[in-house]
Amino acid sequence: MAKFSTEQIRNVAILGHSGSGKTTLTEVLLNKTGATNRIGRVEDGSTTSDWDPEEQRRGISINLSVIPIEFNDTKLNLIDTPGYLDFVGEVISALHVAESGLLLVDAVAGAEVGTELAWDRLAEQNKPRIIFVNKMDRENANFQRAVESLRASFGDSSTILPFQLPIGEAENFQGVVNLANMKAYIGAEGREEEIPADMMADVERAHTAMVEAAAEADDELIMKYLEGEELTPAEVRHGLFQGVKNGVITPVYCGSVAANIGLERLMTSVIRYTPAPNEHPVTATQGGETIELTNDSSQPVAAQVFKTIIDRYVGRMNYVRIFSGTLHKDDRLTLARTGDEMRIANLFNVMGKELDNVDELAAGDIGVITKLDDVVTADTLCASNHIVQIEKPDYPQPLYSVAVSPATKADSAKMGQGLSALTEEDPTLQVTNIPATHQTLLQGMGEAHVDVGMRRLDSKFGVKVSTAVPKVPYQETISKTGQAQYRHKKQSGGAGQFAEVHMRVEPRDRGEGFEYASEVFGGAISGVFLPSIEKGIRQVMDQGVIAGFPVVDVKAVVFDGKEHPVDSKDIAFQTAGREAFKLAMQSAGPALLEPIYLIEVTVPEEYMGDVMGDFNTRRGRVQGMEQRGNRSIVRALVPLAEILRYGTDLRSMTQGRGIYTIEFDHYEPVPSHLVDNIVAENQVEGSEE
Ligand SMILES: Nc1nc2c(ncn2[C@@H]2O[C@H](COP(=O)(O)OP(=O)(O)OP(=O)(O)O)[C@@H](O)[C@H]2O)c(=O)[nH]1
Ligand SMILES: [Mg+2]
Repeated sequence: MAKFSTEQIRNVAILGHSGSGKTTLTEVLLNKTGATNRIGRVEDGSTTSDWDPEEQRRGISINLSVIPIEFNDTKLNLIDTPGYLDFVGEVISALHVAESGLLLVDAVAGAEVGTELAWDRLAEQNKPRIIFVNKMDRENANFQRAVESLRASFGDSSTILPFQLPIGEAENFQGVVNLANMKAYIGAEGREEEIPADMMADVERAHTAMVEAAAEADDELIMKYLEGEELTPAEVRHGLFQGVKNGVITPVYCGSVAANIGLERLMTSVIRYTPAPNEHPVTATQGGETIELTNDSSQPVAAQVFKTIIDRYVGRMNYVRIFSGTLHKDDRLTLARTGDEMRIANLFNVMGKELDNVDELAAGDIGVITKLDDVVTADTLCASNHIVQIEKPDYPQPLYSVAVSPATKADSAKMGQGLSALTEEDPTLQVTNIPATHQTLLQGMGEAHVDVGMRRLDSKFGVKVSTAVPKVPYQETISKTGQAQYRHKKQSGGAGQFAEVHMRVEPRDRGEGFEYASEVFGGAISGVFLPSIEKGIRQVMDQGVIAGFPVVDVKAVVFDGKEHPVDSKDIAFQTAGREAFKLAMQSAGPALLEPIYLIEVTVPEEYMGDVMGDFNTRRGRVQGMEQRGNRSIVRALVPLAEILRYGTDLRSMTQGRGIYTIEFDHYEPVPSHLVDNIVAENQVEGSEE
């Protein structure tokens, strides 16, 4: 690959609903620009981008993949991303290092949930975007209907603006009319021809709309336009560039990747209308100060890791984006997170899974560094005399969990390491140990995501696990004051044991925790045994009394007891303390507490009623609703026990058009009619006696 300066680079994230043709687009562009000598197919698992066996097995992208295309003296770093919602982490990482987004839309389906989510992310980051209505060759393809569906979701006719019109549709699709230069381009080779006469009226109308949008995007141009003066083609291009850069205009192109039509125009326009890295500074911190990095190759090096792969053969591969300076092989850089210095022994250009040695990469470019221990996604590598930390992307909280346990003894030795390698590769996978349920949870964005994680654990890290539905981490407490006494006596020959404890337990407010006190007087129990009693109580607090869950928010007061001059000892008072606490708890209206989560669901408004009704069946309490465009957002407090598999249910309730986030909110008592079942499912073994 040739050398490219920062101005000649375009980092473009390819986004869109699953199946809209993103991977196939990269495959055809690689071949079209001579980087490959054949066109692979997603169906055969033979594309450059979907190189992961799991992607080939499922026929969808799971990882982001960097596909550099050389075209018109420009390096187009296309970042292919997964459309499947579970793999949103990859989309977030890709967008974090791209200056703009190319949004693919299916010409038959129009705007879909994946399109809407991708648009939201681009809009949130105010990144310029271009829409490509793909699959114009398909039966029922309809460009106008697709544009209308986009306008219904994202904006009006001045924002969602066709820059091309298709010549024919479906089996008659043969080319595009480019409105900027008013020329027609026919077939895969893009043969320049006159615009078909029967299209002229539509073309004129669309061209006028384009000129108007260009004028509105620039103060000087609008003045000239309103005074009735004609704008020159260069002025129109300038106005459009401004509009796209500021996110007020989103150009809509059309074509067919399968028929290889419209792609050259698309590449030309992506290069023309999207910013180069030096036009898009990023935020970083230096010594607590917020600074901007301007992608200037002459400045000190600063690069950020946006993907990490731990490969069996190559070892650790860190995908980096250079945001400042020129990165050279053999550079000595500092890992900002730890201050450790490290040598960049190997530097590569990357294309799918292919690595190509390079000596240097300019500011704005993307590459791979191998064999850097412990460097993970979102880390910053920088010049040792210019330590900066580049802003990290926000990854969402997990939505779906499974409890994992080692399948065999051999696996138990490796499971910890394997799980942490998984989470180093994927910032949206988390591993959490839940002491309350003694489970290790593998958590991710959905069932497919966690399933891929477990398959990698086996195929890449050689660890087999068995899985279970996570237990709800209930807690136990009391609802009123109670008391009990317990005598522990073992005096049947040999070392005797004797202890008697009288204890009162009182409920405390939520979150206040445990308190231990003594009101013993007259030496009924020696001070030395009070900690023993507390030790016994704490054993119960971990194990639970009614259903095996941790006891919380209780005050235990020892107010009387008896001891024996010889047989009273630490272990005796531990036992008596433990048993007295259990009895006191049972006399104090023991209660189960369950975790309540705040859930926020976003659905197209037509599903709102179903979602609300469904919450009623899950003991949910709606907290609020709002409308955003044609989507409704509802927030509710729901017991975790009722939403362990919410993702799957929401997907079927809304045909995959609903998304949600959850976060822990608080604990509250389980309704009494449900307690017996939970206790039965989690019954505690009998007392020591
Ligand atoms: N008819 C037709 N089919 C297409 C076109 N582009 C892609 N396809 C097919 O659409 C299917 C999905 O294509 P992909 O490239 O995997 O789509 P994707 O957007 O990468 O999907 P995800 O990786 O799941 O996000 C494949 O069977 C492609 O062959 C097109 O222009 N016309
Ligand atoms: Mg794909």
